[in-house]
Amino acid sequence: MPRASCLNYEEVTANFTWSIAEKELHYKPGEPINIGWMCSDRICQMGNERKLALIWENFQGEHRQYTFDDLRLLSNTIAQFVCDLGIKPRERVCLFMDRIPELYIGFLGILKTGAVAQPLFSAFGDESLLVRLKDAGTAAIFTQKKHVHKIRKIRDQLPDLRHIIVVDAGDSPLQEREIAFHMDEARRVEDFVVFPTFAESPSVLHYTSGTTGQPKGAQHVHYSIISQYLTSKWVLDLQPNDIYWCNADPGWVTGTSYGIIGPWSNGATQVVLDSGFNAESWYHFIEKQRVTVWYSAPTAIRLLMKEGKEIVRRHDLSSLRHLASVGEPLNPEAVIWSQEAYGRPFHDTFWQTETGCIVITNLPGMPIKAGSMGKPFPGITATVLDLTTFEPINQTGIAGLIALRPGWPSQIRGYWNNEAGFNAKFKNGWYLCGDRASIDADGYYWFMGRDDDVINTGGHLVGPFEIESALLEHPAVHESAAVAKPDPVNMEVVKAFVTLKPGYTPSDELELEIMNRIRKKLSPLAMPQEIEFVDSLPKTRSGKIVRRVLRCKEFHEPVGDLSTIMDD
Ligand code: 6R9
Repeated sequence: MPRASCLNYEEVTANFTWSIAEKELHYKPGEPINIGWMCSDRICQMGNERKLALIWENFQGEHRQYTFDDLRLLSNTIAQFVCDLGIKPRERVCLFMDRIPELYIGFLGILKTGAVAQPLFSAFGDESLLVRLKDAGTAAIFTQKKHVHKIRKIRDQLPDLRHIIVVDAGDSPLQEREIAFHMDEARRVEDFVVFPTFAESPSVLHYTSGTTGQPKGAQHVHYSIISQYLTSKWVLDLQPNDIYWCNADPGWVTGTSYGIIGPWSNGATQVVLDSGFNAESWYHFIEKQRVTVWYSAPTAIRLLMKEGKEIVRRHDLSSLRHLASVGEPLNPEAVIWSQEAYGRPFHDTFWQTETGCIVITNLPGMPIKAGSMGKPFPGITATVLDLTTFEPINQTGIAGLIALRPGWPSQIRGYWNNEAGFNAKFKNGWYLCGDRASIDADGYYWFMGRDDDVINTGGHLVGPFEIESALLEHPAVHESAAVAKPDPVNMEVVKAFVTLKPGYTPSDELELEIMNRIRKKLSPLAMPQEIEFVDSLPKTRSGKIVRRVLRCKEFHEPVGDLSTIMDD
């Protein structure tokens, strides 16, 4: 196959089969396939033992690096440790850590045992954690000293959680069910018999938010690597000598599909910076590491735009060859700005936790239309459906529901313990993404917005239900609705509307207290940036809160006809 930038879209699409990736990965249908092994042992067998797999830095300037042979040995070591604890294949093992090497290598180690890796953001508070660990019946959790207190708070409500593994315990005292494990000091395991997982064996469980109910566990399988490998190669244009940087945290699907599996199945060297946003340190990192391929997100790009071009000129970013973005609509201004500032445009990529891989995108070499997400990845059959009939709209420029024909390798196989929720995502043989778009005469997709009440803040989906549940736990709150409010940097932030119980009166102190409570219990992202105290909330005749009315007000959009659903 020629390089991605030389691919002819029409030709490749017409002749596409996923067996292209199977062959390149030497996978034969019916044989065992294991992501942990594919991303480490296989790369070593190809003669890359000494090649750097991970170069890691944190904001304090600490630095660690690992070759592919280190990945192989250390993931073996973690796998052996997990097996010795008595964890069985298919049991869920959570990774609850900052972006430290143990997180990335632990992910491979867990998969090598046949257990399911369940990554969660280390920023999560105890309530967010509890909901997800309880639902998954998680058996063990890897964490750091600084986060263990959150688990201690909830462990009594988690009878299935048998082991709390602290990777930096040092001499600090451990409590019940806690055990220390130091990856870099452990005796390295040369030979570990990788559990023979197959294409349909469960691999990763990612929790994602919907409109209704608590977050859903999206169930991925080992065969997903087929799509993640090929999209990394063709869309991110990964090549043997690349230095790849993905900004995403593995608590988010981008951080696993394209922050672990994609680059390492391609044998690429990746760099990780465990720190929040800071333009100066980001540019310094790109310059120092000679980053060639950069996968980022619109919120980060907007923050960089705010810092201006002068700071760009003070750094040598000439190593950058290919830029891509995911998570939210990529504004045309951002594409144009990056072309001017970095000499390269950001390529938009659209996908979801549920798709497991990029499904609509601007492939390298394809002319970019700034503001469009591009076209379906070869092998993905996409369309937009009429909002009411769910039939494909065969007209250009009309908004419809983004829909995909099921069956690509990395599509999730279900939601954990929630068959009904999964089935509801399909109509007329199409998988519905829950987003709206239109298609132009050249087949390019233009994103128009979500089709539900999920809030997309800085690329992270936050479910209104989870926030509302947490709000209701506050003694002053009678009813609540969480909706999106526009934000110049994060695109959307959370705004909560609250009615108070008798005896409580609105005040700035109360607003702040409620906000802080959500930040601690859920996460900083889920924290409402504003709370509006109201006398009543808009409701349907059957008493359901209509968030759409509140949301439209925030966005100054017309609400449309509500006469059929609401009281006067
Ligand atoms: C990978 C990821 C999925 C939702 C998706 C959509 C939004 C993602 C986008 C985009 C506009 C893009 N989204 N990419 N919207 N343009 N290029 O983001 O997974 O967290 O499950 O979110 O994000 O609304 O449905 P996930």
